[in-house]
Amino acid sequence: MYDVEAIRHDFPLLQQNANGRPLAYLDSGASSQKPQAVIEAMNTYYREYNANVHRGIYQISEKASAAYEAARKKVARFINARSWREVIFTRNATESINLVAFSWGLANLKPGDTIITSEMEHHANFVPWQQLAAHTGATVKYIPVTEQGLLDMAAFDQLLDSSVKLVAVTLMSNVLGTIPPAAEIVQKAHAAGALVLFDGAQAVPHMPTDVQALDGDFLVFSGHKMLGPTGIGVLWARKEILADMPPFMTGGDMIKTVRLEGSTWNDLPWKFEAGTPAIAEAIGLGYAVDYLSALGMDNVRQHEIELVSYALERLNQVEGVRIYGPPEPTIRGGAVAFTLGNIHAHDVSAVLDGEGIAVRAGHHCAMPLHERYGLQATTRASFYVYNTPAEIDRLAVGLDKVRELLG
Ligand code: C6P
Repeated sequence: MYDVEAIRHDFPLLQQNANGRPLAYLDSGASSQKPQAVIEAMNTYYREYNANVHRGIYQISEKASAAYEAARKKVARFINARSWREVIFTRNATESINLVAFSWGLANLKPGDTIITSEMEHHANFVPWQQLAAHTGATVKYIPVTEQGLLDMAAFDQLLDSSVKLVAVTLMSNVLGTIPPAAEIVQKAHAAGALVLFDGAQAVPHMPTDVQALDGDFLVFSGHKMLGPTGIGVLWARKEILADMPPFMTGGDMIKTVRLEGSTWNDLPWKFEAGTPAIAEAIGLGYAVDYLSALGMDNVRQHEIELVSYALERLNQVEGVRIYGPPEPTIRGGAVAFTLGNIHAHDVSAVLDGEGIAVRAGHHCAMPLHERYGLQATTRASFYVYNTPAEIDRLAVGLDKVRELLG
């Protein structure tokens, strides 16, 4: 049984009050809270075996190296990678996308080539491709979003031709919650000869992920949105592709030999991990993965479907609320963005804060998507493993109060 009250006890931060009320943390889409096990694992590293990895021939360094590499293996199992060598630690999803853009992209794209992304992407899945296009003479094209918040797959078909080298799309929108049809995207992109990059920053924390079943070529995500610490992210890619890619950043740890005449690169995955890595953070992410695995990702997803179903029902009862994204909870994740009449999202958020409710207000790093709907900003509630229907009730009551005060 999924016992949300027991889960809440594992999160020290959720025990506190905000503005005299129990904190209702509805901003996990921005960053999740951390369970005690993750905090403790990082503390233990610093207290008991803090040392650099892959360098020291002494006990605590060897212990640190083993813990760092064990974390990688946990992540590999969590996403069902064929090999732990396909899991590269980065700082976050953003850095993972930049790694692909400036390693794979600079080596493989030329004028006349096309990169396809979509209108619903986070800026992290826009700007690196625009920069790559500026460097290479390639063109970026965008799959439009329908009024209902879905990818326009007929338009995608029209965009696909032999010039397309990469299709980079989200597995779950951070604004609309939309879960695009990944299998169809892969099948069509591969048939056109293009590789596929999935932005899993929102999806990987919230639903089971199997990179072999997905059959894409790159997957990126961040530790801090999946109960782990900030400063650690992941790039997964097929071994064959990684083997052919040049390094992104260079320096210590990513080399095999360095001579005055030139250098050679380390084996995968270390070829892409220049300098001292985020050791405590990787270890923390490993414990976050353990925590999520113990909950069961099917249960995590089911809990979220229940919360989103309730949120859609409850928020739709609030006069003046307009929710963006698909109405079916089975094809959306835990982000629910909405407007409340003409009241600015920052004002909505400020009044809710007074009630102890934390939501995000603004464009959520998705300006083109907001422009698509003629909006400058929305308010976004986003849910995770520890949220409850009672918090959604508080949100709805809080929105009534916003209307009374500012409507
Ligand atoms: N979205 C949000 O509040 P980083 O910042 O690298 O950890 O994650 C970037 C990113 C990429 N893709 C998607 C779909 C995302 O949602 C995010 C981060 C947060 O929506 C912070 S802007």
